[in-house]
Amino acid sequence: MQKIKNYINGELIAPASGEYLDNYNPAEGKVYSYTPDSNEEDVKAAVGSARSVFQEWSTMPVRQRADLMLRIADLIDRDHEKLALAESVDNGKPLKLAKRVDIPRASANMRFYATGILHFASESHQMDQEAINYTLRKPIGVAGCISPWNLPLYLFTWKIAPALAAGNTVVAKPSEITPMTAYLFSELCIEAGLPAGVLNIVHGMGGKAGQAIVAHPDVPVISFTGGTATGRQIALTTAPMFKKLSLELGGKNPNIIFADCDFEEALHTSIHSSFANQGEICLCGSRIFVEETIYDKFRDEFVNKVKNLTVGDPLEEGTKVGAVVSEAHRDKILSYIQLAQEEGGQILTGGAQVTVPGRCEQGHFIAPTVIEGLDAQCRTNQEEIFGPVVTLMPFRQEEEVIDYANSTAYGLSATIWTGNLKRAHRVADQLKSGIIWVNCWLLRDLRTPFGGMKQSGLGREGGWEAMRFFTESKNVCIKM
Ligand code: TXE
Repeated sequence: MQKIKNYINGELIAPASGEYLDNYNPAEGKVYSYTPDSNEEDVKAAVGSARSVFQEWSTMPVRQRADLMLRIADLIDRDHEKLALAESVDNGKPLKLAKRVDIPRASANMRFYATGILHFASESHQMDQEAINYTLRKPIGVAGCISPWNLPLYLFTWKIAPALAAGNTVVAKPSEITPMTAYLFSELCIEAGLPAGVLNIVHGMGGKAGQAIVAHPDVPVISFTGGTATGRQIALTTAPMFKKLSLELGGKNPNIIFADCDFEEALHTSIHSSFANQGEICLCGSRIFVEETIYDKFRDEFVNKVKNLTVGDPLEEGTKVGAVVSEAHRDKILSYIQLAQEEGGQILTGGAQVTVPGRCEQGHFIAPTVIEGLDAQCRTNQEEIFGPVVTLMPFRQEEEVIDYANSTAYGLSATIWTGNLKRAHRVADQLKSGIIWVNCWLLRDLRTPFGGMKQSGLGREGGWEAMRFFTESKNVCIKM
């Protein structure tokens, strides 16, 4: 079976300990490869390599940096099918989704920042005839980038691309649950001629390899995407070290549907925003609030459509809902479905694991689940489930639904469906979410700031925000 390797100092090498972790194919419930169980020693070697090449990389003409990143993007496009298959096998998501979203977006992330750095500018300020100030934005050093398992290559590149484009060198750790595409990506970096040490990928456990990156004194900036609990743990390590920190964390996103919406559009998109990637996208709308006058109609038609979603082999064309990412995550989701019933919820469809016959017999599948009859404050409506489970709730007044929407510890994204422009602006203004979609979902302009409020995150990624995060500014004031 394949043994994935770390990518350190431009070479694909075994972990220092020689130890490996089982890497599962969640659709089959079987080990299909091994992942390095890296430790502090591997991280030390990676940081040493990244430091040694920082001067060369940070002073390289931006056109040259950009060309190297664009060459990697070209290779991602060339290997699109191979990467999509690897993503689907590693994560359990439908192959069609990996082909349509994950891999094209990984390429787009590289291109966006490779070209963005060519136009990156800062500002100057003139003080009458007395002085002129100019602001320089310089790369910081070795950036630590840690990414989750739900959109593996998509979020891995979303982190490392701005760091590299801004002139930092990187030590990255993808999730140990879905390491494969980051490994294939490291092969593409070698083929593209990325100088050794510019990017280092250390595979392994969060509490070991991840923690070693976060705690390393020569890694002054950390960008993390993952669960809120882990984000809290990382902040405890980085704060006393005065490290720069960006946290993209969990969500419990409201999907608010007013009676004056485009009903068919709201219905169709809500299926997608509820169950895309098995609901394992932090931006999924897992709490659906429907204005009372159309609640019954929406509920019945929504449930009917959900019943017809095909849960199946992720490699088959017709599959809409693939495997959830692991046995442990499947059990976590099932425990929340159990909790929902204990809190008084009624399961309208789904609510149990599904056995997919054939090669996926041992896989981890859950039927897309819709629950109604819960209170806005119950745990099911307050805690992130991160699976194919949504709750439905009616509301009467705008103020009421805004209170419901804002009532959790999270504030990542929100969706509003209405035909009333003034209402759209008014409600968006009052929602405590970092990203708000009106009459659409997951429409992303990479130039816009991306991130959450409250316990959904700290800082912003995307566009210039990410470039500024990965640089430190200095202001020079010159007497005229
Ligand atoms: O997170 P974990 P998961 C959220 C999503 C859900 C979670 C799912 O909503 O809550 O992430 O991802 C490493 N020091 N988002 O379960 O466990 C770990 O090895 C250093 C929000 O993977 O936090 C993995 O590589 N690293 C997001 C990574 O952290 C540690 C979009 C994430 O693992 C560590 C996607 C430690 N102590 C998912 N412990 C958004 N808001 O955009 C673990 N890791």
